[in-house]
Amino acid sequence: MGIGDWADGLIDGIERAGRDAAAWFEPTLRLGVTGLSGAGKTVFITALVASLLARGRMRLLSAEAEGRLLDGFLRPQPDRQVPRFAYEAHIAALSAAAPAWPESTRQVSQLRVALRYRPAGVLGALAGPSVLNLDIVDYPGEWLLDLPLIEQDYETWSRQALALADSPARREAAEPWRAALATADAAAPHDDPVAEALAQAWTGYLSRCREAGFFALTPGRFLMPGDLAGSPALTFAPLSKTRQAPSGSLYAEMQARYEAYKRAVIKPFFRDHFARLDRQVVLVDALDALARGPRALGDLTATMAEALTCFRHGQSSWLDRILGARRIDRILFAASKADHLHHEQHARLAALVDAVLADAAHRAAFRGAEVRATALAAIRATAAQEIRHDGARLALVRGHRLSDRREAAVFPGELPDDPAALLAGLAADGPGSAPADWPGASYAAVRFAPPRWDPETGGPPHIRLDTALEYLIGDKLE
Ligand SMILES: Nc1nc2c(ncn2[C@@H]2O[C@H](COP(=O)(O)OP(=O)(O)O)[C@@H](O)[C@H]2O)c(=O)[nH]1
Ligand SMILES: [Mg+2]
Repeated sequence: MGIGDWADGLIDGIERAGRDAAAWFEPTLRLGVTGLSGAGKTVFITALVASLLARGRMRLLSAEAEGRLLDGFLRPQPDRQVPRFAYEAHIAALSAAAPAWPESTRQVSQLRVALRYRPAGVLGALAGPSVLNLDIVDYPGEWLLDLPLIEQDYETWSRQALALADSPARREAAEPWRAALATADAAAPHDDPVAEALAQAWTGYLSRCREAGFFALTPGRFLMPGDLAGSPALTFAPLSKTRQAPSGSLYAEMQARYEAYKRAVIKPFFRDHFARLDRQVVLVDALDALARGPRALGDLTATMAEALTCFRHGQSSWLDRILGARRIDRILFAASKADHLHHEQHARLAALVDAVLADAAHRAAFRGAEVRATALAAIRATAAQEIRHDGARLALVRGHRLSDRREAAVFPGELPDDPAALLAGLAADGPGSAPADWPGASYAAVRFAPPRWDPETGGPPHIRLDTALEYLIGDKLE
C-alpha cells in the first residue's frame, strides 16, 4: 500500500467522522435477511424499513408500545463496496396508484436505519436518548449452499453434481446439458468457446431445475451472478475425471476456474458479509412448496438443511476459523406470505416450517444461537372471510388477484395437521423419488396484488412483523 492510498484512507475516515460524528459511539446491529429466491426477502426488508420510519403498525414492538421509540431514519450506507438496498424504488412500486410488488434483487445489498430511543427504566429518564444503527443485509440463500464447496475439490464436486443431474427427478431438465457434455473432450486442449458452451449448458440446466421447483443448485452464483456475470470464475461446469488431464487441457482449466470461484466468490462472501452478522431472519415460502407437491416440499426440506449448516459449529473448519468467537445469537425462521392463509391455519403453517427445519435445527445447535419459528406476512394483501359451503364452514382469504386485479376469495387448502409425519414420509421415499402430487389434497397457489395503504399512517399492513422485530431487535432497544 502506497502513502497515497494510506492518506486517502485517512481522509475518507475523517470525512465520514465529520459527517456522522455521533455514529462512532453508537452501537450497530447487523441483521441478515436470507431465504431462497422468491421467499420474500425484498418485500420483508421494504416493509420492515417502512414500519420503522413511520411506526403506526408496530404495536408489539415493546419500545414502540412503551413510547420510547422516538424516531427512525435512514443513514448513509456504511460499507461503500456493498450496493445499497433500493428502498426508495421498492416503496415507490408498492405505494403507486396501482401497487406493484418490488423487483427482486439478485445480489447482496444493505441498508442502515438508525433508531433513536429512550432506554427503559430509570437510566433512560436520566441519560437521554440513545441511537441504535440497524444494518439490514439482504443476501440470496442460494449462496449459503456454496459453503461445502470450500472443502470439496473439483473432482468430488463434479462427481456429486453429475450424479444429481442424472437422478430420475432431474433427468429431463438435464437433457440439453447431457447433449453438450457428450460433445466435450476433457483431455483436449482448453478452448474458451467450449468452456463457455459447457458453462452455459450447466446454467441452463440449473435454471430449468429452478423452474421445476428444485433449490439444490450449485454453484449458487450461477443463477444469481450479481456483478460477476461473464467472469471466468463463473465459466465452468462439472466434468468426470479423465485418466489424462494434462495441464492446458479442458479438465485442468475447469478445475482451475472452480478453485478461482471458491477463492474469489465464495470465501469473500462468507468473510465479508456472513461472518459479520449478529442476527438472522431466514424466510421460507413453505406454502408455495406445499402447493407444488411432495417432491418440491422434500427438496425444500433438504435444501434448507444444507443451507443451515452454515449456522452450525463444526460443519466447516474454514468457516469456524473465520468466525472465531463471533456468532449470530438469534435466528428467526419465518414462513413468509402467511396472508395466503386464513389466520385459523397460521399455527399449522408455523408448524410446517418448524418441521421443514426440524431436521436441520435439531441435529446440532446453531452455534448456541436462540432459534424461533413463526408465520408472518411482511405485507398483508388479503382479508379473512368465512363462508358456509354445502353445510360446512370454510375459512377463506379474500384479496385482489395479481393477474387481473379482480377480487377473489380463495380457499388455499387444508394444511396438514401433522407436518412432521408428512415430511418423514417424504424422506423415507428417498431424495427425488417422492411423487409429484399429493394424494387426496390440493393447494391453490394464488398471487395477490399488494394492498393500497397510506404511507403516512405507518408501514404497510402486515401479520406479526412487529412480533418478529421484537424478537430480532427488541432487547437492543431496552
Ligand atoms: N401476499 C404476499 N405476497 C408476498 C409477501 N412477500 C412476498 N410476496 C410475494 O412473493 C414475491 C417474491 O418476493 P420477494 O421479496 O421479491 O422475494 P425475494 O426473491 O426473496 O427477494 C413478491 O413479488 C410477492 O408476490 C407477503 O408478505 N404477502
Ligand atoms: Mg430480493
